[in-house]
Amino acid sequence: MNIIRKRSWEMPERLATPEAAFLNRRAFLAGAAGAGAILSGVAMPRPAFAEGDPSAGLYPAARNDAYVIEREITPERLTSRYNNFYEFGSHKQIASAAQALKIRPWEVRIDGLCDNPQTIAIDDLLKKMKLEERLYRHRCVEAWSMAVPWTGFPLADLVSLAGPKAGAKYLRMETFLDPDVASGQRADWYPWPYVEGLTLAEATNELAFMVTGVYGKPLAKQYGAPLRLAVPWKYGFKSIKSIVRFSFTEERPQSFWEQIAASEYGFWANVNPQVPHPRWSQAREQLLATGEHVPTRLFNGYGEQVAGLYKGLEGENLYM
Ligand SMILES: Nc1nc2c(c(=O)[nH]1)N[C@H]1C(S)=C(S)[C@@H](COP(=O)(O)O)O[C@H]1N2
Ligand SMILES: [Mo]
Repeated sequence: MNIIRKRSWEMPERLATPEAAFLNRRAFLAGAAGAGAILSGVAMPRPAFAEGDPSAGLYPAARNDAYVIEREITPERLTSRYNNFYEFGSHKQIASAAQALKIRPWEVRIDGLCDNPQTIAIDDLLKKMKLEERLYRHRCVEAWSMAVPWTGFPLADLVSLAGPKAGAKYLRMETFLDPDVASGQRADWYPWPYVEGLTLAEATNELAFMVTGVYGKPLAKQYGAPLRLAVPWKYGFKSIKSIVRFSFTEERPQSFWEQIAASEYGFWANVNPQVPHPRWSQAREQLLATGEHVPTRLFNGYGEQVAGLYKGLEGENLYM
């Protein structure tokens, strides 16, 4: 039997699972038992991406030098084995379980208040978009962070494909729902499927990025293949994985974590070191790469691009 030892870069349990702490004791114990069962099978190396992925020829894409960072890229061997993907378990070692996800065929539905509602196969969507690589920081609400070379296309390009109508104010995004494949979705105390949302101004900001690859290859399943979001100025839970549906709405969508604990995980969730989470400080973050603790920056260092989005919204709970 293989035993996963705690690595230096892992959080103490108390920091690593705050999102689970709201759970009642029975639910929490049920989740922990499931985690043990999955953990015992994790130690074999896994393919970095699905064998025979039809999009493999699109990678690597040219790097866009407008999006580089001062931090070193976090090694793939770390980011591919430390993932938040509650569909496959409420702990970080879900990479093995996530390989059960079928990512072809994969259809994406675009609906709601838009001129061109459609259902499009992921490979047809990829053909319409120009892929590029961007180096982004990623700051989890749990106070760990990484730096990743994502490949993908601007979310703004998907928004213009859809053609939002004048009344559309928000973009709602939804993850797949398949409890047969995703054991976490059999835990019915969570409001599945995972949902996230952005204002249209946020969704069309240059930084909002649809991710289809990482480390110069198609996205491995544990990162949220075949299509996930990266909004690097917000806490990581906003960057929804394995998206199957985009809806343009007039009403603000209620996201997954907001439904569970609105006072801890709000709609805006912009990174701010001066606004603590109700149960811990956000002043610093631990780098997944080295275990080092460094100061967290306002908007995760992306204020130049995004601060303007929040003018006139000062009354909102922007940093929670
Ligand atoms: N569908 C879905 N998307 C999700 C999550 C999740 O549990 N389910 N976790 C979020 C959180 S809390 C973080 S920090 C990032 C983690 O992305 P990574 O595993 O690629 O590091 O995914 C986000 N997107
Ligand atoms: Mo997170």
